[in-house]
Amino acid sequence: MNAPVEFARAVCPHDCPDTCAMRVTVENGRATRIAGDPDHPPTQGVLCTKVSRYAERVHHRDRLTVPMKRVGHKGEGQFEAISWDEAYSIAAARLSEIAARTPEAILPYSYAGTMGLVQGESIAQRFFHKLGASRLDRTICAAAGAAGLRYTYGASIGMHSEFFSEAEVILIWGGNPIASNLHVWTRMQEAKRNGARLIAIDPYRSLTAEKCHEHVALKPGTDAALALGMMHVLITEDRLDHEYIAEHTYGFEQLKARALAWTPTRAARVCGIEEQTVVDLARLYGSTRRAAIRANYGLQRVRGGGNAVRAIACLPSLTGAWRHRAGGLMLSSSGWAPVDNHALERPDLIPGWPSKLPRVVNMNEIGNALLHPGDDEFGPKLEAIVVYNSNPVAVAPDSVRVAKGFAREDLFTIVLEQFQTDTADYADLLLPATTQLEHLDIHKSYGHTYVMANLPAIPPVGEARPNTEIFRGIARAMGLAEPALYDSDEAVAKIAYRWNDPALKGVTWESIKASGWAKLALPEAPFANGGFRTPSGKCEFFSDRLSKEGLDPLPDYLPPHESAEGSPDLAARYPLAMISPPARNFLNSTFVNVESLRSTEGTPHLDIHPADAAVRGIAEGDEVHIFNDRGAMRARARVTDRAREGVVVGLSIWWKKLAPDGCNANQVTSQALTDLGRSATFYDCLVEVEPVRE
Ligand SMILES: Nc1nc2c(c(=O)[nH]1)N[C@H]1C(S)=C(S)[C@@H](COP(=O)(O)OP(=O)(O)OC[C@H]3O[C@@H](n4cnc5c(=O)[nH]c(N)nc54)[C@H](O)[C@@H]3O)O[C@H]1N2
Ligand SMILES: Nc1nc2c(c(=O)[nH]1)N[C@H]1C(S)=C(S)[C@@H](COP(=O)(O)OP(=O)(O)OC[C@H]3O[C@@H](n4cnc5c(=O)[nH]c(N)nc54)[C@H](O)[C@@H]3O)O[C@H]1N2
Ligand code: SF4
Ligand SMILES: [Mo]
Repeated sequence: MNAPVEFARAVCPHDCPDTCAMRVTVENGRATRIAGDPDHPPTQGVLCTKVSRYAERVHHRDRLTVPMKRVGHKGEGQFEAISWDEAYSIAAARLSEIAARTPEAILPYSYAGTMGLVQGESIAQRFFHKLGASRLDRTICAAAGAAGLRYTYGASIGMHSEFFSEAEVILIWGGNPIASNLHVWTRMQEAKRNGARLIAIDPYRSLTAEKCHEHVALKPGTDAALALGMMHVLITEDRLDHEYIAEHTYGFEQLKARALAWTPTRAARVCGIEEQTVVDLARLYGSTRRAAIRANYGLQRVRGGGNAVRAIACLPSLTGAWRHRAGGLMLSSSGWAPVDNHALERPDLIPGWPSKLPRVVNMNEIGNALLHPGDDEFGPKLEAIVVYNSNPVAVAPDSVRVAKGFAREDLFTIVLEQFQTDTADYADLLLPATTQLEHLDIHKSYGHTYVMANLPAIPPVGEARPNTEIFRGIARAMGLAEPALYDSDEAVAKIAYRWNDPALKGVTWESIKASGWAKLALPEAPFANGGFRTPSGKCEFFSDRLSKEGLDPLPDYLPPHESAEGSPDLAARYPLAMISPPARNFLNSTFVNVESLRSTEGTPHLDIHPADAAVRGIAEGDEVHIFNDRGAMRARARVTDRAREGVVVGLSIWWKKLAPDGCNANQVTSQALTDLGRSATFYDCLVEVEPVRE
């Protein structure tokens, strides 16, 4: 007898700019096949390797299926099954006791395990707001660039990714789209076939860089210097669109003075590249109308990340590249979608709203925060942490301190998870969460401009529950009366957008529920006639807002915290700059436990340049010890000029417990923050490397 087969629509929930539309084949309540939706223009019927295997993840034998409480020591990962009622009452008893006394001692910790607006920060935030818990600054990824764009364009908006296919020159700046933005890489390939020139700007010859016509291998954290050097050439050779500058930009004379200090010689010296490279790049860029920049996150994870984005974001406004829809810059499209964050998260539920708000803890400093004894400046010691949509023990910087913090026996830790991750091992209560195929959600994208609906395709696996339902359950057990805590998932989806925004003309929750998605109505060339969202309405080369905050109003180069320029003594001891960008077959730390994907990545590697390897006596395949004052890890050396001299590369983010030494790259990364946005500095990290001699 044939099993009944159904097809369901879903949205890829993962932290990836492509936000694909998926079609799920369901047989007897199980997802058996996941495919890209051919009708969704950004997806074009194709999913990446990771998510093509999604059924393997959803029905993995290691899925958490029942609530559990800890029986062993923190971090041992020993649990016993309990009922949901018992789980809720344990959570409620402890959280109620702390909230009644010191609400700020409770901290939520979450990021983008799902990008869904419902299973993300809706009921969860309402719950923590109602308690008056500490607020989390969610800055682990995009905050430096978002701030850079906010000060320059007014929001995280830019050119549309589909028009990369029409560009004549494409600068792939600090990104690796083959791994992390596959569907835009397809557009770039189209452009390439039509004769476009592709240039990668990246310290590493990534999978993408090796397929470009040119690769500019600058030192990590020097991108602002390159952009300023390019501006110098654009200005001195008068490759400027004077009309565009006059009408649509603010502060050109000041920017000009700044850029004139950045001769190509100076820029090239800082970047560790040839002077001619700076000149040629500027000439090519300045003489092409349809010049498109895909700026990405790789360049922001250093001290000067915000300024670097600002400097790069000035380029298309100098040359007038914005006049064409295939010109300009795309970093993130997330600002286009009219999300109603207030309605979703209800900050007005905070007891002291709006004048007296609880303290903010920066998620990048979670290691220090968990170990802080509490004082007047920091506020009360943290007593409870509730983790959802994130795996901080693997992904947060300075992991030795993070793990030490989570190991505190007096810390009450709840983890909502699909799998027993490195973080889950430290839980007091480990609560099984549904996956995207099992719950309802609504999405925007940070890579395209469609709004999308995700409907459950299968029933929950085991006793798993959606995040929203888990927070409703804890709230009920705590006896919280606030009605907003009990809105259904669909009720939340319905208020997620400001549906009367002109970009959503004719679109409703019901309509995307039926069709799967809708494209936002937006101009094709967003800044062809200005229209920046800054206070002046112009592209702000000079920012009065930055000036008022006591910061440099013009973009500049700031040496990395950890570099020969920024910290010479440290650089003498730890001369190699380590970067740890995403591996193609993982998505942050998600998928590391899917055997087929992990076996494709093999084992943790460290790419090291032949010259750096030779002086250290490191040969291909050697096991190496990577260390600095914060920690150490091991990896297999790959001696290769993919890594530029002075830079080592360890593709990430491994689950610690699935690595042979129980460690990952975050043993060595630091909690220091960026210039703008208080973001993480994962790629601002000096180390030394030695062969392991047994
Ligand atoms: N397969 C896969 N896809 C992913 C992810 C994943 O883990 N795996 N993660 C997702 C997430 S959360 C994000 S934020 C994005 C990130 O994706 P991207 O924005 O592409 O950023 P990264 O992968 O961090 O870095 C991209 C490139 O920047 C280079 N780079 C490092 N430091 C510098 C620098 O100082 N300057 C310049 N110019 N380049 C530098 C790296 O060598 C790398 O090749 O990808 C998303 N997509
Ligand atoms: N060394 C180094 N560290 C990095 C980076 C790097 O490049 N190098 N990149 C940084 C960046 S850009 C980012 S964005 C962060 C990412 O950090 P995180 O956002 O923590 O991302 P993941 O590691 O993918 O962990 C997400 C977790 O959420 C869980 N999850 C997924 N969906 C749900 C759900 O519906 N409910 C619940 N309860 N759980 C769910 C998944 O199982 C997974 O374990 O890492 C950062 N860390
Ligand atoms: S991870 Fe990215 S490319 Fe892969 S299916 Fe999801 S949205 Fe698409
Ligand atoms: Mo990210």
